[in-house]
Amino acid sequence: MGMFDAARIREDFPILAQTVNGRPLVYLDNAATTQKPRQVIDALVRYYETTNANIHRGIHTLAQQATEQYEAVRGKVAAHIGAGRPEEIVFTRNATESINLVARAWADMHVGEGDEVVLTLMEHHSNIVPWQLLARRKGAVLRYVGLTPGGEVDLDHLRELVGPRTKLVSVVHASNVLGTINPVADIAAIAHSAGALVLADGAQSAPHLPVDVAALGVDFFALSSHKMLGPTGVGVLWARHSLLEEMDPFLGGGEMISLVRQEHSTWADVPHKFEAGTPNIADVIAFGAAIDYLGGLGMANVREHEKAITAYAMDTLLRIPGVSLHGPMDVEHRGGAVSFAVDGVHPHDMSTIADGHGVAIRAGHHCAQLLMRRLQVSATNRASFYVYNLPEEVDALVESIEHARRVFADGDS
Ligand code: 7TS
Repeated sequence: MGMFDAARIREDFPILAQTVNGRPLVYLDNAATTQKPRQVIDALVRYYETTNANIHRGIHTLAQQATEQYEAVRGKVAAHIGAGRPEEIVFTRNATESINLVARAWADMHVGEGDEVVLTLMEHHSNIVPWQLLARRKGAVLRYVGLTPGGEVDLDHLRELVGPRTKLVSVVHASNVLGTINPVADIAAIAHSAGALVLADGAQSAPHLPVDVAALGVDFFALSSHKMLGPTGVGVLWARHSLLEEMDPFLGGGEMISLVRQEHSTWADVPHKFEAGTPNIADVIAFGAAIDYLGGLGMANVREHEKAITAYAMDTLLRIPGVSLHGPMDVEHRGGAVSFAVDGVHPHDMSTIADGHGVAIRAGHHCAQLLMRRLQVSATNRASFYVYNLPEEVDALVESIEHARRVFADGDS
């Protein structure tokens, strides 16, 4: 793995030094949220100890410093995802809010009765429910692209579904359940040829691989800070500048206006038009430290490390009798979210036994109930990896699975 040293990286993460249930903590729930390096925690503390002030209004020194630090993070995010201009970065609360912003501020203007929004069967609920609400408001129709047996988006089906009524194709970039990395550039080309726009849900891609929104050819891109070493409470919506310009505001209030009169107001410039009220200043600034940290590691190196540990995990898990995997088998086509089934052991029991070994995995539907139905399961076990995970931690997971197999041996069918 070259210069990339996960064992060294771990030392930056205070939480990883603890024991859980008498065993060293093995944190394999990174698709839910990632742990935070000292650098991010320090940035939060430093902000509150030295800089705390409201932004974009005061002309006193602290207000100016806080404003500069907050605004500087737009540039860092823009560079991280290949956005052309910092003003194309809108701060939200999370990826969910970013998608809802598009569903309200863009789709309410452009999607009408009988118009279609195309989704896939592997979407997180945050990329389903906002479109259902839109469909209810506008009489629009949702269409779902099916999946191949290998757990990839069926592009032939997409080509069939996309047509003159399609206004938007909204797809997950990397699946939180199957790990699948979708060919977003190909999907965008298909959508654009029909005149539809494209949203990529990057909640599970921006943390794990180099992302370039220009190369992906998308129109909207959503992500969450907390899944990429940053604090909770910060999300990002990227959209092309011209789109942001034409869109209506999402929320109204202070900060997002230019002039307010009794009956109407005019809007502040992009991106402030979309950031009503006092934003999450401290967490945005600490998110900047997370992006610096990832930049220091290099996203290509992050991706290589994850491919290596995912390949090791898939190989090792498949050697256990009764264990099967969901999603693509080729690590070139997938990220580090590995869903698996253990014959005769319910995922909730599996994760309880794993927890007894200090191993944190997630069991459940992973906010992807349409996908669970497609897989014909009610839940999966999921291990998901990040920059600080080591092969020994995969071994600890394997030990806990073998333990669960012994406990449930009688119930095996
Ligand atoms: N999109 C994808 C693909 C996700 O995996 C998640 C969160 C979201 C959107 C929503 O992110 P949020 O920050 O707005 O909540 N996924 C998960 C998960 O897999 N386990 O917990 C949260």
